[in-house]
Amino acid sequence: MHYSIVIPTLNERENMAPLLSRIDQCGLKDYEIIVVDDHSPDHTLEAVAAYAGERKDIIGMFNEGIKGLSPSIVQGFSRANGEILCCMDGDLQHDVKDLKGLLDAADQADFVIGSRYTAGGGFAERWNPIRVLISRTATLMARVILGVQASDPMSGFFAIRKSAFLAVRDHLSPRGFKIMLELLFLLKKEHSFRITEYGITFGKRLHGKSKLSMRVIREYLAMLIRLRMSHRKKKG
Ligand SMILES: Nc1nc2c(ncn2[C@@H]2O[C@H](COP(=O)(O)OP(=O)(O)OP(=O)(O)O)[C@@H](O)[C@H]2O)c(=O)[nH]1
Ligand SMILES: [Mg+2]
Repeated sequence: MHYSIVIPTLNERENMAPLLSRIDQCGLKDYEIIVVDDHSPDHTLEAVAAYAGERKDIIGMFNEGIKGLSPSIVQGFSRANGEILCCMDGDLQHDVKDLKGLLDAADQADFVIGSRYTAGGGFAERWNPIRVLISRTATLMARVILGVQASDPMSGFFAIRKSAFLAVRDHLSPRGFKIMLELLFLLKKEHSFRITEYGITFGKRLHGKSKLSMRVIREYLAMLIRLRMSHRKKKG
């Protein structure tokens, strides 16, 4: 197995069949798909099972650990058999058209950041100005507080070599939701990992609702501070 595509979900039932069939049709070879669901009230995994039938390369699993986005992704990555692990959203905002290019780039790197703000990247629709402001501010804060220079550490669409993930897994916080930024911060500290960016187009959610809330914003700020403090402690 070469690629493992991990999809965290919370109430994405209606998006599963369209997403899984697009992945199957995107020209990728030697891959598995792992959907990690947080016990969604809409029974998202039933839609996964209905699509997968007898197939063994599509796995639906529940996050049995601490609830949340990052823990779900960590569980999916830990279960994965692939050499290259990819994380993408379950609402089709991460365009499957970008998946093959991102994974090709991952064959030459340890970490590939899917970026909306680099060559080839962008947005399929205009974002409302408040959302743009939140996203830009979050990126700026990551730059200033953590020294992470990547153009888009918030996109959530990324690929990481399994060996790189295993090298830093034990240092990830058990909570949190911006795992991509956390991984980036930890890998950068080691200096030996090859990190690159790949332009992606951020699309429209197909069905369902966003989970971005004030709680998520508060947790993000807490995470920045915690990462920054942990870095200080190790230096001192
Ligand atoms: N397992 C799990 N998945 C989650 C959780 N929160 C969000 N997700 C999934 O993570 C992906 C990204 O969440 P979204 O709510 O789309 O966040 P977003 O794309 O930043 O926000 P929008 O642009 O408004 O959609 C989706 O597939 C969600 O279903 C969670 O707590 N647990
Ligand atoms: Mg979304």
